[in-house]
Amino acid sequence: MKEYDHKKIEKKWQIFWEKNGTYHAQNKSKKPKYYSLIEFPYPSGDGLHVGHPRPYIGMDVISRKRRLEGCNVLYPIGWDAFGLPTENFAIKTGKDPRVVTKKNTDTFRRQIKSLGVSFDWSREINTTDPKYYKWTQWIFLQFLKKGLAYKAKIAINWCPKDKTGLANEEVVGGCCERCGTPVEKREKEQWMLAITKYAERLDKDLDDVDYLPQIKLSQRNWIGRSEGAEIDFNIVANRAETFSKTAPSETEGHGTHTFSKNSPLGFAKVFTTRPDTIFGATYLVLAPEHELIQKLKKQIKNWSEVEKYVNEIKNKTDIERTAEDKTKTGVELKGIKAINPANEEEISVWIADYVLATYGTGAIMAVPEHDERDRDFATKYSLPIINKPLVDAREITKKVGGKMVTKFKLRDWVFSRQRYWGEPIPVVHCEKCGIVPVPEKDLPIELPKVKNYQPTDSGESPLANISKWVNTKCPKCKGVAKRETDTMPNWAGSSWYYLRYVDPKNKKIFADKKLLKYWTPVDWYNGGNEHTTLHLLYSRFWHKFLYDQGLVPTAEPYKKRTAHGMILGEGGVKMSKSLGNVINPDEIVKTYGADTLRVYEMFIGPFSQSVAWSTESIIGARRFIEKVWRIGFRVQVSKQKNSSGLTLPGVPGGTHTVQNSSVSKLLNKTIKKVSEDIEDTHFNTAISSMMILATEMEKAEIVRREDYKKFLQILSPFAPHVAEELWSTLGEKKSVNVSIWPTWDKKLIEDEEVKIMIQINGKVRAELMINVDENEESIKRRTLSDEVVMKYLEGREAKRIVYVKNRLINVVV
Ligand code: ANZ
Ligand code: ZN
Repeated sequence: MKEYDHKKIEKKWQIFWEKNGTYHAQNKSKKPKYYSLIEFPYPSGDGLHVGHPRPYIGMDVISRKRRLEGCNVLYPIGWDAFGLPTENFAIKTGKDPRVVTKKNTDTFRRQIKSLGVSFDWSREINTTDPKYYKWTQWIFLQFLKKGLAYKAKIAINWCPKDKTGLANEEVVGGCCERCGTPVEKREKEQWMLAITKYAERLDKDLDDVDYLPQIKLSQRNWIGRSEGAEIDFNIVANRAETFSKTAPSETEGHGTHTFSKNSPLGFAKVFTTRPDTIFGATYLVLAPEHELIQKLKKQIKNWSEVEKYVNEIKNKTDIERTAEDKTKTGVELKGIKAINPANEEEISVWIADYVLATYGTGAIMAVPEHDERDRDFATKYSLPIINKPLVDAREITKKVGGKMVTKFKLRDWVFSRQRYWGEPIPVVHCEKCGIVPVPEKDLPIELPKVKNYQPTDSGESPLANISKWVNTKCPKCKGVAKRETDTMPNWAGSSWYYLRYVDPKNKKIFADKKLLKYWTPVDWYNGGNEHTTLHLLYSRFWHKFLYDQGLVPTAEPYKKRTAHGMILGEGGVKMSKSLGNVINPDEIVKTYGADTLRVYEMFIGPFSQSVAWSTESIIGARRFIEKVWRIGFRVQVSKQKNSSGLTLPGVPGGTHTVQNSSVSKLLNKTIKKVSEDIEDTHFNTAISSMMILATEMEKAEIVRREDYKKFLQILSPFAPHVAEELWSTLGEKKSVNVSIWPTWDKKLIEDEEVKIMIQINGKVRAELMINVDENEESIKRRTLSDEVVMKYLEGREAKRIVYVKNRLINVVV
C-alpha cells in the first residue's frame, strides 16, 4: 500500500486543475448556471489566518456539489483592497500602497490556492485596479446624474487622530473603531448618497429573498421603518408665569390643568408611533439641535442654561445619546409651554439628549405612562406620569389635524473620505460652472503618486497637496477648475463587485448585459455576520439603483444569504496579532495537508457559529482521511481479483452479499445525509456521518467498488485532492469533478420501517409498524399486546401465530 503523501497529491491535483481549467465558469453553456459568492477579502499585511478560509471552504463545498449536480458554476474571487490598514502602513513607512497591496494579494493568492478552493481565478478582480475603479467612478456619475449623489454640510463623526470622517458604524462606544480616540462632531461638506430614497424598497423587497431570518431582521432594524403620526403642538408663552405677576391666585390649585388661550408663538411637530396615547402626554421634548430653540430665544427665560446644555450635547454621537443604560439628561425651556391638541392642556417643554435631531421630526410628545424612556426622564425630573385611557390612533390623529406617516431610521450615506487610498470622486469644481462631472470618456481618474500619505492639517485628503493633479480644466467652460480631493469610502468597490465577476475584462461597460442576464442574481452569498447590515444594504441599494437605470436585470442582487461564525483562537478568544494566537494555515497545510485543514474547518462546529480552534483535534480529521485512503487500497485488491476472474476464497457468496448490503445501506443513508446537510450548511454533521461510514467500510470484508466510488464523490467537496487521487487509482479516466453526484436509493432507507397487517383468523383487524430487522419474537409479543388484538381475543389464548416476513402476522384462535 502506498503511503498517504498529502504534499505530493495536493500539488499534483492543483496543477492538474489549473492546467485543465477545471473550475472555469463557462459564459456559454447548456447547463443551468449557478453563481456562488463569498465576501472578497481585504488583503492585509498579515496574510491569511485560519479564520479566513472557513467561508471559502463552505461555499467551495456548495460549488463543488453543484458542479457534480450538473451546473455551470461561477465561484469567483478578488480583492477588496482599498482601506485604512494599507494606508496607515503607507503613512508609517512611506511605502506606496500599490506596492504593498500587490505584495499582500500575492501572499493571499498563494495561500488560498494552496487550499484547493475551486475559485475561477481567471476572473480575479481588484478594487484598486484603475480598470476596475473606472466603473466604480462611472456608477458614481450615474448617481450624480440622477440627483442621488449630492453635497451637504453635515455634522459628521470626526476622528481627530486619523483626521477622517467616520460613518456611525465606525464609531464604537463613542470612539474611533480603528484607533480608539474619542470621536468628535464636525461640520463638513460631504458627498452623500441618497440611500433613504430606497428605504421603503430595501425593506419591502426583503420579503422576496431567501436570507437567514436573523439577517433579514438586522437589515430591517437598520432600515428602521416605523409607521406613526405627525402631530403639531402649539407653543405658547407661559401664561401661568405671566399671570403670576398680576394675579397669583389664578393658577393656584390648577396643577397641570392650566388652560391657555394664548396665541401661539409657533408649533412643534412631533413624530409618534403611538398617537393613541396622546391623552397621557405630559410634556414635550425637542432635540437640543431643534430649530425652534433659536427662534424662541427671547421667550426662553433660562437661555444661558439652555445654551450651555446645547453645546455640551454637540460632541455626543447619536449612539451614545440613545444608549439604553445611559441616564437621560435635559433642561426645561422656561417661559414657554406646549398645548396638547387632544385636550388643550398646557404641558412643559424640554430639550433632552435622548431625542435625536436626525429622526422623525426631532421632537416628541412624552408619554411616561407608556414609554420607558419618557418614564425614566419624568421620574428624574419629577414630571407628571398619568394614566389615561387609550384612544383610536387614526381617529385621534385626524381630530388633532395630524397625518399618518412612515419614517425610517436609515440616514443618507456619507460617501466621502478625506483619505488617499480610495477611488477619487470624479468631479471638478469650477468657479463658473460649480460642480462638474468628469466626462465618462476621461475615466478613470487615477490616483496620482504622492510623497506623503498623511491627510492635511485642515483634514483634507493628501491629494489636496498635489497641485499638478488638483488644478485642471473645467470640462464645460475650459476655464480653471480644481479636482475633488475627497475619495470614496471602501464600501464603494464592494457594492458592485459581484457584477464585475460576470465580465471582469470588459472595457466598454461594467459588465455585458447578456452576461448579466445569464449569471445574475447571485444564487447563494455567504459572508460574515458583521456585514449583514451595511455592506449588504449598500450593495442592495446600488443594485436597485442600477436596476432602475435598466443596467441590471433583477431588482435584488442576492437570492440567498447565509452567514458563518468566526474561528476563534484556542480557548475561545478572538484571534489577533496582539494576543499572538493567530494560526497561519501554511503550517497546517504543510504538516497535515490542505484536505485535513478543510475537513477540520468544516468539522470544527456548526458553520453558523463561532468556534475555537484546536490544533490538537486536527489529528482526528487527518486520521479520517488516512482511513479513507486505506479502504481505497482494499477496493483495489478486490477489483484486481475480480477482473482476473479469481473468486475470493473463504468468502462464500452469501456472506459476501450480507456484508455488502449493510455497508450499501449505510452508504445510502450517508449520501442522503451529506446531500441534505450540505444544503443546510451543516457541514459538521455531514462529515461525522462520513466518518461513521468510513469506519464501517473498514470493518467490512468486502467494499464494492461502486460503493466506494460514491463515497469518494460525496467526500470530494470537502477533501478534493485525496478524493481525486483515489478516484484515479480506481482507474477512472476523468476527474471526479466531472462525475455525477450520487443519488440514494429511497427503498434502502425508507423500507427500514414497514407496516404489516395483523390478521385474526385470517381477517385483517389491525396494523403494526415494524423495523425490517426486528426479530420474530418481538413482533409476536407486540402483536399480542396490541389493544385491538386483545379486544378480539377476549382473554383467549392464541393457538398459532404465523408471521410472513415484513408482510403480515396471522393470529389463529
Ligand atoms: C409617544 C409614545 C408613546 C411613543 C409610547 C412611544 C411609545 P420608533 O418605533 O423607533 O420609530 N421618538 C420619535 N422621534 C424621536 C426622536 N427624534 N428621538 C427619540 N425618540 C423619538 O419610535 C418612535 C417613538 O420614539 C415615537 O413614538 C416617539 O415616542 C419616539 F407609549 O411617541 B413615541
Ligand atoms: Zn466651468
